Amino acid sequence: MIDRNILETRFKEVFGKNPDLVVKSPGRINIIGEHTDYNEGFVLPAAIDKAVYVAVGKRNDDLINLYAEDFNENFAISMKDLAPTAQGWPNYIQGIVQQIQDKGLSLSGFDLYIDGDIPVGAGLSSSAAVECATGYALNELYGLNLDRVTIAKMGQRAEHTYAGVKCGIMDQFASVLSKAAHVIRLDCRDLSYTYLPLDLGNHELVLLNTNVKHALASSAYNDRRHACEHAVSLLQAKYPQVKSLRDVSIAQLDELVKPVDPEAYAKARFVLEENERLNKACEALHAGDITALGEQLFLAHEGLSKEYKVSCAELDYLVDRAKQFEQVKGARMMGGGFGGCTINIVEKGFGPQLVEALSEGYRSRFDLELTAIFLAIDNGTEVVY
Ligand code: GAF
Repeated sequence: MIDRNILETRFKEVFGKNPDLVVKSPGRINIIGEHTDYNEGFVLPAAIDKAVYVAVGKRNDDLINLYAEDFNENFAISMKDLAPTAQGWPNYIQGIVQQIQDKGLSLSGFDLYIDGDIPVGAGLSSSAAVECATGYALNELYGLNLDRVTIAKMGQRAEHTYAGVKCGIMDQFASVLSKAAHVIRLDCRDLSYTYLPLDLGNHELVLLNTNVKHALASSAYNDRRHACEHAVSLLQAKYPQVKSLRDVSIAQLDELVKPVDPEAYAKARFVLEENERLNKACEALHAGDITALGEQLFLAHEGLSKEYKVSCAELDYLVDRAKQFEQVKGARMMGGGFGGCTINIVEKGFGPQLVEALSEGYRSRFDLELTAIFLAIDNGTEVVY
């Protein structure tokens, strides 16, 4: 939580006036359903009580004038000259402005200050939170009348066009539409969704942060998406009604993909199995069977590591070690992969002991600090003032 007075004071120091509006948009976790969103499958995310905050003020010219506290950097560009920049973070804001312009809606220039408490690079979707906070703030400030789902879609498009990551909709959807104490069961085909109470009984969620983000994660992510699309195109030759992996059976994959492209086969099969695991996880959650829920997380990790190949030595180590404790009911890597966090379902209060038990081995093996993130499930994007 970042104090409103701090945001206002810093905005004034940077831009010499008060902001018109402050909006917060949270990071997310995902219980299960990884790399399924861009395959029109299901996901089970929720917002966390760590967020990106943007303070915004209208300008009289067409300048977009930005400042990011985390990087201690500014960036300015005319609205007429929007273009991706190697600086990185301004792309999320520029991408949103581009989306608004593409809809034929008009904006004046603005000053925008960003701060937040989502650990960057932990796989908690701080970039989606920046996109959604910006989209929501500009929507409010200029009365654009965009609904929440549209803002989430704009965030996804911004990521595709300005950051070059062909992500699915999960992160932006969770950031904008989450509800405290619930997870969203989202059908990424038609964006229909239901809120399920996240009642873990005598258990709680703990994230273990590897503190690594391996290079080339974005291109490896796009490669996975491409492999899935390739599997679909192989199937379409015989089954033209197939639009995505959602329409496919394992028997069809065995018939047409396995003999031609074993790598794409393994990935496509993972996606089908992950959707199944999500269904089982929802049943277990509904029945209050935390052991059965956790089992699906362990299985998901196996698939993400061996079939989908988006894990890394640090993530595998943390899951393998966590599994050895009876107080840990489930653990897996979370998000896109290649670093970031594992999500663990542990007996209430066991988190600090788990971190202590794993820290030294982790440090001596990888020369890295292991950090824990304790969290609560929170609401989606909202106006702070
Ligand atoms: C990243 C992406 F942004 C999401 O769309 C999703 O595909 C996820 O990786 C993997 O499930 O967070």
